[in-house]
Amino acid sequence: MTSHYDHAQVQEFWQYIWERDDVYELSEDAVDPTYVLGMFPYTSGTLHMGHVRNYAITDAYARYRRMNGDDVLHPMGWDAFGLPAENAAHDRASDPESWTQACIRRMREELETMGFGYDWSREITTCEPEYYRWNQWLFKRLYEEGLVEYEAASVNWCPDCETVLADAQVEVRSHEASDGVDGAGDRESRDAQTRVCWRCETPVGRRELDQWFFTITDYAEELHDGLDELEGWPDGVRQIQRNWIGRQEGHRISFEVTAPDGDAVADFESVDVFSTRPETVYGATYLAVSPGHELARAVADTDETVAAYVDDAREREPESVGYDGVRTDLTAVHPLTGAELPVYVAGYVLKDVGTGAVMGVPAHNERDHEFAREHDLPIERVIVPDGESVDVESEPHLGDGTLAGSGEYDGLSSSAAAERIPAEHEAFEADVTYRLRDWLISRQRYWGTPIPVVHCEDCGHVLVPDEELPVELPEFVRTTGNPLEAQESFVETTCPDCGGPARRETDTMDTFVDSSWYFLRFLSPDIDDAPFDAELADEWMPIDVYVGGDEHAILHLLYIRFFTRALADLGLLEIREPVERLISQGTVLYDGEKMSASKGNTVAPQEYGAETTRLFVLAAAHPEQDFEWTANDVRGVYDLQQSLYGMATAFIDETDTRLERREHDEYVDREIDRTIATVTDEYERFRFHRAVSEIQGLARLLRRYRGYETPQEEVYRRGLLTLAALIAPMAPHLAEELWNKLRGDGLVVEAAWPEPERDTDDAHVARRLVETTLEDVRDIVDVAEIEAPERIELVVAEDWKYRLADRLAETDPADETAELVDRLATDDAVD
Ligand code: ANZ
Ligand code: ZN
Repeated sequence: MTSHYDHAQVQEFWQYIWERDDVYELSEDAVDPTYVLGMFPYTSGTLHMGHVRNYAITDAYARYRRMNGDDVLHPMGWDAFGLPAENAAHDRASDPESWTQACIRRMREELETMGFGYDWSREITTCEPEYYRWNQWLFKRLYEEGLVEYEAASVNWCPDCETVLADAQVEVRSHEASDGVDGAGDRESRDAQTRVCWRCETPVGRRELDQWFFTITDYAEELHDGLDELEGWPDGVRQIQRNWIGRQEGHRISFEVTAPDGDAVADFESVDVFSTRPETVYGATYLAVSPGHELARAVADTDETVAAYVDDAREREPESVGYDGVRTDLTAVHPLTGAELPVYVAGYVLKDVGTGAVMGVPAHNERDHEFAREHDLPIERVIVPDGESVDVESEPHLGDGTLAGSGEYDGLSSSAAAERIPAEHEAFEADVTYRLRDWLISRQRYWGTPIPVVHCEDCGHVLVPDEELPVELPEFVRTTGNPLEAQESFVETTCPDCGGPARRETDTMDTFVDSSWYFLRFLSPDIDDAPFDAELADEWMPIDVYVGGDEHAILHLLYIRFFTRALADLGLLEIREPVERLISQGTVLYDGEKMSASKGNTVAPQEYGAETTRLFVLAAAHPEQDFEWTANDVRGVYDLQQSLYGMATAFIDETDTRLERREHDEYVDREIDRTIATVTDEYERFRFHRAVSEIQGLARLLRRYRGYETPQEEVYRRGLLTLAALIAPMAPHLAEELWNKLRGDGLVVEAAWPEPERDTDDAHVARRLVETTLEDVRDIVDVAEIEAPERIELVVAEDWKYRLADRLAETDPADETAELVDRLATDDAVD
């Protein structure tokens, strides 16, 4: 009786109409549009379920806002630079550019098949010179602002390929520990592991190279404190960012250092250590600085043992650094006792944490304890635990207690001492440090934005003038190392300052730079005298809703916050935070595992029809929840689509309707209103799964309404149109089809969001529904001309069964109502 819903044909038709009418293009006179954005995809070649979920969420919300009368900015683009393109090019005898463009074509087609409503006139692609020239321009502005540094940093190095390797290109081989492994594994009994080059299997070493950094640490405090104000962000993401930034309160403590002859060492009269436990200061038995500390370098100038250790430590993999170290011939003077302490250079002291130097308190710190045991240093207990005692020779006491061996502070609690000691001694200065490191943006790779610098023998490094931007990538050549380095025509240039011979920088930028400001380019993708239109940015930013996977909770979301603040300080932006509401979408699981192409368990979105897939990922769970993909549940939303289509078709072709109104029509009408109010509420809260079940509920009610007697024409039509409108943001093709059948003109994607015709104030509705249900049921039953009155009872009862449980749990319905509903509900509903 109902005609079959041919989704492929319906989708194709409406996609054609939308495109013909440019319905998703932001109008030219838009004022402060609602900016809805999904994290743009990396051009890997195909959409996966994570993308589908991400973009189904943004699309549903964008459409919902559009139907509410907002101008909506909902753009899409491509995160197109990066190593995978380069690798694919090597494997497939292609070049990164062609490979990437082919991926973009395929992925754009897939997005179009899904019917996502993007303003494609704003499409951006980060590997195109029109885009990356602004990466270079922004690099220069950050440089001028003092936010760029050029410094030696340690990188993975393959001696055979003579190239730098990204961490992802280093493979770890585990094997039985054997004597044969050269030099390694002498310290610990753990499985011997070798890190080898992904391509030639040669063991990977480390090298120090000069690299470019963005000094994001200048913003550590702001980025940390700003999180408190991001009320539209999930707490989980904010906490992850807090931990990553790693704010630590503590003290700098100054120790005088002297050489054996009693003189100062180079320029060092004192060394500051950073400690979070000032109350343990009397337990300090040595001082240690990291191999990268300037004091270590100064000592290395005259001390060969130290020099050898420093060189060796810097080439080691971070994870292989144990508790080795060398003693210098310097002495540190304890600021409180005057005791003379040995000074070590030790690999476990990290260069970039705190001040890069520590006071060693072996009795109360695990790492210091290990180090002291390794080097036979005294372990002095200065905090006595209040409970059972600990032998600090065998393990450190990390907790609180009472001070001992601490002069005038003996007997104080550790917490009181932590206040008093720093307050009473000048050597202490309250300080805050952050674990956050500067952002290393250099990549020794081809497929990225060339860093706009030339190196001149006379002038040092010189920025490429703005007029000469973009520095374009030369053609790709196949080599083992960095293809940019291999091309003399690219490398050899002249110095913009002195005109002398110079070499172009061959590092390219980390692709996270591309994605750190792309949301601004969408505002004015075509302007060619600035990265973005500042006036529009002031009016349109921040992004109202940003949706993406939680794998970006740290880096990407931190980088966009950093860029936004830096641009604000450059005077290019007014806002300081880029995103108002963040949705961190959960994972789609399949057999309990993350659905991904690499695991081979991706269910191609097309398998069920594009719209079924997008509706399902919305219906399955709250956007921030993980959920399991099951064929059965997909079937559920497929059935809903078929049923709505069937009802609309039958309404046109075969359903008898009557014109006059009867009393129970009022009940259905009111349910329509209630559904509108509830679904609206759910969209506002991004609870699409709840919206779907409300829509399902109304569809059920209308089916019964039609099934049991002749429905009233106007009420029934309104019910069906309402369903079409309410589902339109999530299943727009189906909705257009329904809308078209029921109304014959106009597009539902451009229709106004439905509004209740009656007051649906929640408490009021709830009370009234309880009061009137019984009356309704009686009225309906009493209506003589109804052929099967008991069936009408079922309509109401079935509907009330879940409604009572679900929505009115706290309202105590009259006993009589409950009883009746109970009695009616025990019969099987006829559906
Ligand atoms: C003395 C002390 C005594 C410390 C004590 C702790 C316990 P956590 O412990 O992770 O919160 N530290 C400071 N700078 C360092 C560096 N560059 N490399 C390695 N370790 C460093 O971190 C704070 C502690 O880490 C600091 O407090 C310092 O050791 C160590 F009973 O100072 B403490
Ligand atoms: Zn020069």
